[in-house]
Amino acid sequence: MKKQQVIVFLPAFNEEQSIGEVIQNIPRQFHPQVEVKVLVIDDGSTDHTVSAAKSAGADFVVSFEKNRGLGAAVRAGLKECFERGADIGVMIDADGEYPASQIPDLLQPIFAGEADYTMGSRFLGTIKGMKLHRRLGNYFFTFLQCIILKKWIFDGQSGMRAFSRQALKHGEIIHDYNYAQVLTFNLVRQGFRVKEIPIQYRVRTAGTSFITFKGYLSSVFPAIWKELKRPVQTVEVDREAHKLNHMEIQNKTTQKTNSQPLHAK
Ligand SMILES: Nc1nc2c(ncn2[C@@H]2O[C@H](COP(=O)(O)OP(=O)(O)O)[C@@H](O)[C@H]2O)c(=O)[nH]1
Ligand SMILES: [Mg+2]
Repeated sequence: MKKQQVIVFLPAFNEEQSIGEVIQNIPRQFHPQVEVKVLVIDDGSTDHTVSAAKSAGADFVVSFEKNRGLGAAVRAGLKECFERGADIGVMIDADGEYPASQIPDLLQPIFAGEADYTMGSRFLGTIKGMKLHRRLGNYFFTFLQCIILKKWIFDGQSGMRAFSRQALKHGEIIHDYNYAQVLTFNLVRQGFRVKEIPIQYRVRTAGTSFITFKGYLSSVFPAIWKELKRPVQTVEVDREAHKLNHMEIQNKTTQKTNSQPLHAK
């Protein structure tokens, strides 16, 4: 049986202090039929993000000449994963807020044939250090997504997600500033199955968030509107595409942080 290739990509803008540790924490060997590669989408960083990523073991780096925005970087990440032949793409922020060790948990529903698109949920898991205004903002935007999707979700702004090959191919991000809500709407409207996985989150201790209240509101609302107004075609989803029979996770660190059993049927 041919191995499935998972490409984990990190959108990064000036994250020299944290990107190395995130890359080192990405489990590379957790299933005999799965091979993991790491890709960095460097969005015009002016610090040592690229060299830090390479010395931590990044397999590929794609650099933009100038800073284009997180939405543009994630769009490039999806495309690069697809073009490099990934069976599954994973994105994780480069700032150390999300647990790279839980990537196998995030993949489990895709390997089990239960989902095509998974999101690590901070609100289903644990959160350390999130300020009240950020918490309220997350509740608000998540609730908005619940109403639009007519589906209960818990964390619509997660920086840790996984995509089946079909989702990599068909997912479209309508604006360069961000991707969080519009990508979910886009994929769900095309018929992809979304599932959330509880994760352990801690707010960054190095660097600063690029999110500003004004920037977020003025970019995100028009983009959501535009995304919902444009027509999309339903994709015939191959529900069995990534099914692995024995999901025996071999990475011990992963097992420690697991909040769910990792055995598929
Ligand atoms: N591509 C790109 N990524 C960015 C930019 N600003 C931040 N990032 C990356 O996007 C991720 C999330 O950014 P962050 O500022 O932590 O957002 P927050 O977690 O929502 O506060 C991190 O990996 C950052 O390196 C940017 O202008 N362009
Ligand atoms: Mg962050």
